[in-house]
Amino acid sequence: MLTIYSDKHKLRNSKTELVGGLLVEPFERPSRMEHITARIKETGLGEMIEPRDFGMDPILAIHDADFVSFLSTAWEEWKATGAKGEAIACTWPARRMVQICPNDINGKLGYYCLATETSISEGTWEATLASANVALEGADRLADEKVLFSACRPPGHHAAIDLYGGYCFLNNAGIAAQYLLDKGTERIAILDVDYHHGNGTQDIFYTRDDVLFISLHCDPMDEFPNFLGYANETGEGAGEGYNLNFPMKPGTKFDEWRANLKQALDRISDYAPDALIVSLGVDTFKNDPISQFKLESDDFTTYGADIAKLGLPTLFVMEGGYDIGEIGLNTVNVLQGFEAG
Ligand code: SP5
Ligand code: ZN
Repeated sequence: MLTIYSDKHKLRNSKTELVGGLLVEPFERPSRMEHITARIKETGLGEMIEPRDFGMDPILAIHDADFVSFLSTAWEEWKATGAKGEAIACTWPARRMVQICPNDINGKLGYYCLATETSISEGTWEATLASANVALEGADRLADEKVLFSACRPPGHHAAIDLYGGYCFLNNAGIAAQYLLDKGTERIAILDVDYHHGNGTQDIFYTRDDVLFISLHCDPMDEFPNFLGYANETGEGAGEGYNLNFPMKPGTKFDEWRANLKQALDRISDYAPDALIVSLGVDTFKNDPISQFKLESDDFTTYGADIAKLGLPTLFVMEGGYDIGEIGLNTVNVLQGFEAG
């Protein structure tokens, strides 16, 4: 299996994440990707290639232009205030307040941020752009390959049209899906197996029937992102019936998770898409430091093979997974399971 990878992910190297009232080293850190690429080499999964630069058009096909412009200059604007730490949103256009984007960088951060754990730091934008290109290169090559792995970092599935947070800035899977549609693909399914609900991806495609979005995740009643991902969110307008959420309780084990996956795969089969994009988060692992599902390393192999049974051209796009020691094993297990399946 071909992997698309860029060294530029290392430029996303924030020093702070707000957890439990403290600023700690972020869970979403460069060593995650180093362990994934090490495992790819160790197992001989296949060649790793750099992405081309696809320019801004495919990004602006998904994201709001003012949001993209904000992301591209946020760090410089923040630094210019003389702030000593990284850029963290502190104020929001909450209920009954005015929904405008102010000039003040503090106001801009709040306007575009959905979760304050995600600091903007030097190099974040360069890494984010590279990550989108990693997804786009994978999408572009899906015409020639049956399956590819876009080793995206930073991840993307929490980023919406004009929102960042949850360690995500641009929605890599969404950008890849739209790119395929714009090249003539008629229908795409996005299957999100990250532990957290893919709120950004859902939001982007909520009113559309050319992208079927299905997410398996921890119940937002109990887990981030808390404010989207409930079972009654089924799409709107033309998109009614093309959004499907499978929230599961903290502590969920593989048997139950896999039963939900089967339902998701059956729905994808009925939809008969031209291609599948998998938002691949391995934070469902039992030892993940911020998550509460109970998958074992072998379970990742098993469900990789389950997904392969669809027989669809498939692009895996990396999302979350924070047990650094096992992230390589678990991620590559899915990919090897798919190849064997
Ligand atoms: C891409 C991805 O997986 N993003 C996840 C972002 C989650 N950030 C906030 C999680 C807060 C939940 N509390 C965890 C407590 C750990 N002790
Ligand atoms: Zn996650």
